[in-house]
Amino acid sequence: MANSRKLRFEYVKNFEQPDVLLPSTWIVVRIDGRGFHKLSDHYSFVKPNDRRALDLMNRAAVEVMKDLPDLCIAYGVSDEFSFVFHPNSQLFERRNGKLVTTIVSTFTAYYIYLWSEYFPSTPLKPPYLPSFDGRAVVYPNIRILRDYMSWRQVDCHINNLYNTTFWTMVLQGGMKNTDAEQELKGTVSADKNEILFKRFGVNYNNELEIYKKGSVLYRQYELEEPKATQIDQEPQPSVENQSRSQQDKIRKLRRKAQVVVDHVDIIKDEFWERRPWILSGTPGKLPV
Ligand code: DGT
Ligand code: MG
Ligand code: MG
Repeated sequence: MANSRKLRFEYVKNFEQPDVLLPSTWIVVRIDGRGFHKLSDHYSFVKPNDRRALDLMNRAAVEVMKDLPDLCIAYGVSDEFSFVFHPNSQLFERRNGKLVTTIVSTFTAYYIYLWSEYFPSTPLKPPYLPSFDGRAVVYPNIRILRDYMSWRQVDCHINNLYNTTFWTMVLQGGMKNTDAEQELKGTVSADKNEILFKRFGVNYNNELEIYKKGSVLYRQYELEEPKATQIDQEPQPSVENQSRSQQDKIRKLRRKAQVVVDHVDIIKDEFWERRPWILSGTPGKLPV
């Protein structure tokens, strides 16, 4: 009886659509804070950069990296974070929905759990509760993955230079928001650097690296001497050729490594050449 009922209803399973991401590609899951313009105002985030807010984002992202050893690198700026899975990753059979929702909910859970450490005097209160959206995009090779990462870091630079100049004009220069905005329209980087330096004695180069470069998270092994650029050296062997026990061993080695938060250039080759394990997927030497 129960069994025939089960059969009668079970057809609904056929409505579920497969959402497996392409094999052997880099999977980037980017999450972004929902309505953080309002949320940052409500909890009085410092303008243009709130160190506590960025540190909290980074802490939550470190916990996500520790939770998911298949992640090889993550990059964060403002209210967003990009998490990168190696092409060899078979986590959740590479199902889009499982990957994105797991990252979004793990990140959000830690963000809320750790909030009071970073904002002890402004407790979270509805309706201003932090939430994040997320999406997965796959990239076919290292060159395009690196272009994606470079795109995010260039975006960080452009936005930070603009925001630093704008808020210096408003907060130090006493200008109205609309006037500062008007004056900055059509300016290039050099103009903004000059406004900061000539009018306010601010040298943009001396701003904190975390603001200028964003945050790069990866597993730390011993740095290596730069070798030839790996841009077209795709990782080998693919996971189809790796046994279960090999994969488990690699996962264990990844868990042993410390996840570090760095604020460095990821556009040039040097970062990648000195940390070949990020793109190769093969763990390096643990520092002694
Ligand atoms: P969305 O993502 O479409 O739901 O909308 P928003 O409001 O989250 O917009 P988005 O993601 O384009 O921009 C991020 C906002 O978060 C931006 O309005 C400034 C704010 N925000 C992020 N980090 C900081 C910070 O450190 N200090 C301050 N004051 N605001 C920040
Ligand atoms: Mg947002
Ligand atoms: Mg954003």
